[in-house]
Amino acid sequence: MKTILFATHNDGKMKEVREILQDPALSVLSLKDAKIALEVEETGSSFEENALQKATQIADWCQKSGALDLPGCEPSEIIVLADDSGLEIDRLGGEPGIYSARYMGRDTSYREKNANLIARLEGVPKEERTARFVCAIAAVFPDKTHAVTRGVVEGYIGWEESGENGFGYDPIFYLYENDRSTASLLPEEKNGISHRGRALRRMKEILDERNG
Ligand code: ITT
Repeated sequence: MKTILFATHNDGKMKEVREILQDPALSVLSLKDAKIALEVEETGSSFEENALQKATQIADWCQKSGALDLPGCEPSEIIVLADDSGLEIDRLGGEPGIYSARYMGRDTSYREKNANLIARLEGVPKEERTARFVCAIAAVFPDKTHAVTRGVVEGYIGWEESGENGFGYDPIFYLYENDRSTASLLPEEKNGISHRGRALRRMKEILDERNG
């Protein structure tokens, strides 16, 4: 059984990662499962750089501290994955982009962040409200090599929040195909088309190739 340590403190992401990576041959652990409280730095200028930073910092830390004290889990065989993602709004010059989690401060509620973004687009017509969710997934393998994948889903920013599923900016991100927000989709519907679903399925192909 292959062990994946997924380097995120975001519970919304972690839930989706578990849903997307379902495979009896994979054991997927969160930082919480591994009792790792380390906060990683994000100083890169792209989603890819930040994802790789997160995965590398956690992989280095695990190796140095021999940290994982979990039954059936050999620290030297763990693959560390990380996700850096965010929302790019064209009319706002790509904001909040790589600063999506930090936009208006980490402790500001998403109700306020979403209301602020909608207010900044006041009077902007639908065709100019284009936006996308972007996700980079990085993997650091036990031999220290790495891989990075990217997934994107295109849409637009609506005029009000809708839907109770998902997390973060999902209530204001709408799909052109059906004019529904990604917070209105069932988890499996969102994962089927999402930036994270796309990037993670690409990464899963790389993991499977390396295995075979
Ligand atoms: P980790 O670094 O611990 O993984 P984080 O929340 O800080 O958690 P990021 O730096 O990658 O992660 O920021 C991603 C932010 O982008 C996230 O907090 C949301 O605000 C937003 N975001 C990313 N994917 C999203 C999704 O599927 N739905 C809604 N918002 C999303």
